[in-house]
Amino acid sequence: MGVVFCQARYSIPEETPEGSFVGNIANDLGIEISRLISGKARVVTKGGRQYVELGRDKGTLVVKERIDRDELCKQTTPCSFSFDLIMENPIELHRVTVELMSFSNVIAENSPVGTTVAVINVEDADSGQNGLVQCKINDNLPFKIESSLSDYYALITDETLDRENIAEYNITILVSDQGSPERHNNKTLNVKISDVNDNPPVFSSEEYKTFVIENNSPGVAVLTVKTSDADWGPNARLSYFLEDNNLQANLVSSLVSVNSETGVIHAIKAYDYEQMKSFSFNVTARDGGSPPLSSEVTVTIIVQDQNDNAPQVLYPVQTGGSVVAEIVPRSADVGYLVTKVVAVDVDSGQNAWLSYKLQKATDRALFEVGAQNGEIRTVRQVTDKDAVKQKLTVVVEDNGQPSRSAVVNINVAVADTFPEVLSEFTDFTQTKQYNDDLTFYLVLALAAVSFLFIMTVVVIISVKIYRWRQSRIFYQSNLPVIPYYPPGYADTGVTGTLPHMYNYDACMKTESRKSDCKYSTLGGQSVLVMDPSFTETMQRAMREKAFQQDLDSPEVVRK
Ligand SMILES: [Ca+2]
Ligand SMILES: [Ca+2]
Ligand SMILES: [Ca+2]
Ligand SMILES: [Ca+2]
Repeated sequence: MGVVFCQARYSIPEETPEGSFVGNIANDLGIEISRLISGKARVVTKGGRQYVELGRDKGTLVVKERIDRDELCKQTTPCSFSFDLIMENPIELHRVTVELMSFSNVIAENSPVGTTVAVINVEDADSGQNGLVQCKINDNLPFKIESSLSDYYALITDETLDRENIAEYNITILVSDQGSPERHNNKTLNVKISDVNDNPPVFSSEEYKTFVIENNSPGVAVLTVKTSDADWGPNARLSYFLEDNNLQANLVSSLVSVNSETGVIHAIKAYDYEQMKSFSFNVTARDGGSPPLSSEVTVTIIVQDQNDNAPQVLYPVQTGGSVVAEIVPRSADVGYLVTKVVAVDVDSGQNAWLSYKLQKATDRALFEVGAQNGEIRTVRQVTDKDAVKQKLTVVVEDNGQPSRSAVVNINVAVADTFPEVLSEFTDFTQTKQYNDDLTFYLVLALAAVSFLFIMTVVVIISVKIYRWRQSRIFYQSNLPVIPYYPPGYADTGVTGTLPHMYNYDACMKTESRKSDCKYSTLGGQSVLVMDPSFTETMQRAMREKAFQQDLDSPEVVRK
């Protein structure tokens, strides 16, 4: 009984599904199919599971059940399992080893050049020239195969990868020996490139511009910013944000909002062209990568004018009560400029393009209005028959769609004299009455003020004259000065001048109280004396004067 020992070795990728082809054992070991059948060839696995089964009629080995690498090898690399192919009559025993090619078929796109993608075990049971194995992969791939250890080849990256360009590769590994005839085998590996967040969001336009007609309804969608992100999954999932800052005293967030998911920009409120003609703001798009990448774009919203303002008449001023009238002399020639209607419109363009029309007139044949300039001129010569009082109604209209207008009433007085005008315009009479009253009160107030002023001047002059005369009395009189002491005044012997001066001052200050003051002529000099001691003081003065005279004349004999 001869026992033949042969060895065969196969490599299969991990996670090979049930029924996958492992190898053609009949070919590889040179066994006839009939021998496999007659020898009742079978696969015998010691211990563990039988992962592979033999197809006797074809001489092939296929995966019988899913091979769980973790269960089989844990973390051991390389991972393989063996079984025996046994035949009877005569007994033959062939050892077959199956290597699980250990590789992750996913590689990140930012992996550096030289990163190992897979390690492949290639063995040939033959020895010598027949056992020398060559390993190749298909051309034009960013990978290469390198021999690392004997029987092991490493598939490594040869160029930088870009998932956004090519997301997966099917790499065919061609194994051949140098025997004659040459035997070869090939395996195709599927390598997937995993995404890295290496692309920022890209807006479809460098900047966005949109037009919104003023008085828009709040909440209306005005624009959508479109972006793309070449990455995949969360790295390409975009959110939009508004960059908030102050815009002409408005916060951007008070004017617009952006839908964070869709990039639709909504107006928050109704815009007013007259307040803000355009505004710009930034929108940021950010992807969901880690770390995230973002891009920014400027959005400009141009508010368009709507004819929402009627013209405003600046002249003639339209006031409630009083009426202003333009006066046209009867001698006025044809084309005489009566007045000019001045109006403005805060809108723009056609919406502010004003035209003037004479709507009503006392005498339509007498006046015309310049359609563009609002000038009111006489059309014909004024005659004596023309009424003094002429009323014109002028319509100022803008050119918007629909147009808006304002009406202005103009009074025209065809007269040469003012009284003529007054007699016609009753409104004017009322105004004059009012003006007359006002004038009367003004004159009255002026007269009162003047009178008070003159009185003040008179009083000041009187005081000055009085003081001057007083000083003349005191300093030029030959008579002794007789001070007046009020009743109860006690001269305590103070001989200073102050108490005496005080008395004179007090006397002068009470000058207006004429009943208290009296002038008396003593010896041709005026002396001021005061009641109630007037009599007493006079008597004393007289006595002292007499006494003085006595002293002056030696002939007088003292009584
Ligand atoms: Ca991205
Ligand atoms: Ca990417
Ligand atoms: Ca407007
Ligand atoms: Ca307008």
